[in-house]
Amino acid sequence: MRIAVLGGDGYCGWATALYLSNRGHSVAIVDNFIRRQWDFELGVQTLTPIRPLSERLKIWKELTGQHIDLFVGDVMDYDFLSTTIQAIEPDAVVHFAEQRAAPYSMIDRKHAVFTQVNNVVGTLNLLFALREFQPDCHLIKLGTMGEYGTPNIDIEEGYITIEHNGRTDTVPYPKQPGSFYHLSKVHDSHNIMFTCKIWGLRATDLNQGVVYGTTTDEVSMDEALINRFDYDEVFGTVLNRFCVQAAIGTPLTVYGKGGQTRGFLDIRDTVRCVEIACLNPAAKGEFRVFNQFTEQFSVLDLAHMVQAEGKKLGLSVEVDHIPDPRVEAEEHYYNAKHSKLIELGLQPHLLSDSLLDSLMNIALKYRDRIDSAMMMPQVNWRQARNDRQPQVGAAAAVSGGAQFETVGVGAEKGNGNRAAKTAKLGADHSKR
Ligand code: NAD
Ligand code: USQ
Repeated sequence: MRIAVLGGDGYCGWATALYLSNRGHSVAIVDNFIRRQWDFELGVQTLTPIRPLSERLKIWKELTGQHIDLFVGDVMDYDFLSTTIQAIEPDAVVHFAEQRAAPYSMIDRKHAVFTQVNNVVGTLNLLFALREFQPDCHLIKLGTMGEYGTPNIDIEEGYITIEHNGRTDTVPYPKQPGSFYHLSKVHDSHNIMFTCKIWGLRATDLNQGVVYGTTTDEVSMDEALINRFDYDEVFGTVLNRFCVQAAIGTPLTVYGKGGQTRGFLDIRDTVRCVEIACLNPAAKGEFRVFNQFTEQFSVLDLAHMVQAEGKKLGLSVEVDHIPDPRVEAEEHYYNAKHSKLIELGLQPHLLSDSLLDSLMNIALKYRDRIDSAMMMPQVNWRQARNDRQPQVGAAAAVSGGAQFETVGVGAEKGNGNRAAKTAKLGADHSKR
């Protein structure tokens, strides 16, 4: 299949692009590298030393003989995106290209606005580009389990059948997201569902849980292909953070009581789930939702697992409960369905001791790169403005967001020349 991976320089996107390429699909990556700028803005870096994308792609070609096309540009820029879609002519588009950190979206007004504009406008542009130029293409969109929040009833996969005043209907499952980022995903889901209905597009919304790990078979082929591994308080996800904290002997930062329960999955399952979705496309006009996670754990469960694993490795791991910087239920009911991907053939990698062991070993291997100042949370949901001291590059990344505040159309005009140039670069590249 011809598959476009939007956001292919990021954590999930890079692993997915290599996996799909290795499975014989023709893959093209689309990315504007803004994720790397956010690291500069926040003064953080991935635990693992990732290489520039062009270098990674060159090495991938040398190792496997597989060429992955690269289109550099912003999905908020319609000229660029629509030209790119016409050049790739994809059978499937996997859309990872969004701002994905809940804490980043809660820093202040600018970051909230940037997150929602980047995510919602990017997805809307993609829907229009598919409608105009590739209407049969299957859109595989990364959503999040956090769209549902933590209701006191079982969470279904996308839809719920309700009986009300003697009548019955199947409707989208209620959404109660917990950050401006998670809200952006809800807005995306509504827009995608609407365009499947009015234009007959086909789409799968993958409501993914929290991803952990960094290693896949492809990424392990060479140190130069190494994937990112974020552990800072803004982009680091909970299990990756706990493993890094254990490696350097700082206490694990459990927020509040630690009863917050979420769905989790290994990055090796992320890539497989995406392939399963590609190989089993939604029908024309269908908006399909899969809950993409394999196990659910509370934050405190994870802390205790890391503590036990650390002990085996000779590490003494303390668990701290610190005031929760987020507004979320610290203890709650959680039972989310997740059978559709299993029915289509997913064989989960479960969080066994051996995986935790390998995660902790990655943290130990790169411990010299760990900055212990990145552990304590600085973004508080209760405040409208959080003083995260911007570092080098802040102006570039945040003002990029600010210029889109007045709505994407103006921004598209402003970027017209640059857009045309980047699109051409992408199109030329694809002919190689
Ligand atoms: P990431 O930040 O590592 O990667 C996102 C990539 O998209 C980056 O390379 C970035 O440069 C690119 N990008 C962002 N905005 C762009 C734009 N406007 N134009 C072009 N490129 C753009 O994130 P990730 O962890 O790989 O997550 C990928 C997707 O999966 C996100 O949509 C996220 O919401 C979803 N997701 C992630 C997790 C997780 O635990 N990492 C869990 C559930 C869902
Ligand atoms: N948490 C701690 N201590 C920490 C870090 C986090 O207790 O040091 C807690 C948080 O308060 C939260 C839970 O762990 O209750 C998960 O937080 P997280 O930062 O690991 O994940 P989250 O903010 O939910 O976001 C991540 C990804 C996001 C994706 C989401 C899936 O960054 O892109 O959408 O996981 S889900 O959680 O299912 O919505």
